[in-house]
Amino acid sequence: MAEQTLFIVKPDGVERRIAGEIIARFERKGFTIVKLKMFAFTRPMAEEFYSVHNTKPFFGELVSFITSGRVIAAVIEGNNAIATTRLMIGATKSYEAAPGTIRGDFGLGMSDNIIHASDSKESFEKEVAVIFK
Ligand code: FUP
Repeated sequence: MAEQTLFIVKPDGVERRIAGEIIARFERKGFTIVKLKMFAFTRPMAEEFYSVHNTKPFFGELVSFITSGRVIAAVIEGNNAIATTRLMIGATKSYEAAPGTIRGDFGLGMSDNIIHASDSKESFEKEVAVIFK
């Protein structure tokens, strides 16, 4: 069933000039790019975007990392988009992410883990409203 999700190439991915390669993986997989945007998160936007984590000890680090440079956000559409995109990005800790996944192939970081992707329909709806309002 066609479904939409959102991913964000984080500041480390943009800085390292691997955004094109990352976007290409989703195109080659068969997803359609519906929306695409380069921008820099403001602190209020980042705090809203990551509000589910606002009581966690790593919240400050998360907000300061995502606001540290420009990002590229995309809404993509295709069969089973949310779960398939999560499989393609790999585990949160890049150093534990399986080879073949984006985090597994491109990084070693934790907060600097290259890419974000919505983990549920509810997250997608909230996140898309923050970014593509
Ligand atoms: P993910 O959905 O894989 O991006 O991971 P989470 O939603 O659990 O975490 C959101 C972001 O917080 C991660 F991308 C990295 C960061 N994070 C930390 O820095 N430390 C932690 O202990 C957990 C997450």
